[in-house]
Amino acid sequence: MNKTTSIIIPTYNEHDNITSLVQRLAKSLAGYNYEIVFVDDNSNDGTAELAESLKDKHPVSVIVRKDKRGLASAVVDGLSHAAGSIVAVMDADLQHPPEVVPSLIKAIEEGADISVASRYIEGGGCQGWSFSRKLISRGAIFLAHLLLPATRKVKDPMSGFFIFKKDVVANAQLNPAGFKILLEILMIGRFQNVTEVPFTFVTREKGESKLNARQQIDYLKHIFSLMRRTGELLRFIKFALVGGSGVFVNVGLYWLLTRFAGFTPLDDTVTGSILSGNMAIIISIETSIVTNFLLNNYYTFADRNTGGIKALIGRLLNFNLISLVGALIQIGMMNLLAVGFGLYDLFSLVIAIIIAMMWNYLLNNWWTWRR
Ligand SMILES: Nc1nc2c(ncn2[C@@H]2O[C@H](COP(=O)(O)OP(=O)(O)OP(=O)(O)O)[C@@H](O)[C@H]2O)c(=O)[nH]1
Ligand SMILES: [Mg+2]
Repeated sequence: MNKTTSIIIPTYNEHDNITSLVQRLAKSLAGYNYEIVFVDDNSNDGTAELAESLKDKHPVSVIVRKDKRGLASAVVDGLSHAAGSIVAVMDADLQHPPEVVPSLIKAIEEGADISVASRYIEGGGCQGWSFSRKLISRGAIFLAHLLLPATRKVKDPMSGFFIFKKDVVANAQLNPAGFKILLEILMIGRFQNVTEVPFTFVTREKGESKLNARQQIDYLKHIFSLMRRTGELLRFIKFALVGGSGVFVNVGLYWLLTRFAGFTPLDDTVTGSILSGNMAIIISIETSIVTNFLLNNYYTFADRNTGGIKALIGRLLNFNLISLVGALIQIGMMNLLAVGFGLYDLFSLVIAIIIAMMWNYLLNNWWTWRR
């Protein structure tokens, strides 16, 4: 292996970990070309000074930033100093075992553009996590998979331990305020193949965790920012507009059928049959489902309109099924709010419509126009 791998390691008060980290990396990577780039946010426990002193024996460089700007921005800064064409990112606290790095490099040699050290594939895991921490981690991943479809290729898109070819981010504007840098890379990097290598996230032996509740809020903000920057938010707005157009189709067609095409208006069963009025409403509902489907297929999800006529019909059937369940959700919610909680009926209806639309959007995004 003669390509250089730059290992970027953000540090904040990790004095008691970095000697062992550098030694274990040296042992695991004997025979490899690599460099370690520490990006320290002005730790007050002497981390940077200790890292400097390791330069004598090891391929280490140290970037010290005087103001603490956070984890993701440390990685972005490290990237601009990285000499290698391959870049790995890991934590300094030994929760990411250095012995896993060779298998990450191997994945790149075998053709991956990005390889993620993963807790959530066969052979991976988390040591000593409480039930609530597991739940939060799973929930965060679920949210990313749901709202940021490009992350679905990876079982552990929240991992802070990964490797990639530097080309992947050559033209990407990585947002340094972003919290989980792998999410940024998966969403706006350019790549073909991404693989995962299992590892066990071990418990921290020394130093303190910097994880706090604010980071969970930051995470939500980050997801929203990625949705905005990658067009996923625009997609949702398009979907909502299409849904609005469906209301016009639905009402308009019912009006045409009952006023001009001989169907009986539902409030006039004296001169006609109730069946006729209901036929008119069923026809207009189904027509609006079909027009919504076509608009979504060629507008909202135009980038995922793949396959021939068979695929199109399959999607239409999915869309119908989801709309049907969506309608039941809307009716159920409306009853719950208006009858159960005694809320004003039009208000209940609007809330019920919003909830049903979310359902429709998420399910169609996930299933009908899956990528
Ligand atoms: N440069 C820099 N590094 C940071 C900052 N915050 C955390 N780090 C480093 O980022 C890595 C991960 O931070 P941790 O606090 O261990 O977070 P975690 O591993 O997600 O959480 P725990 O499992 O609780 O340890 C460690 O190497 C930290 O030293 C920061 O603001 N700036
Ligand atoms: Mg940690």
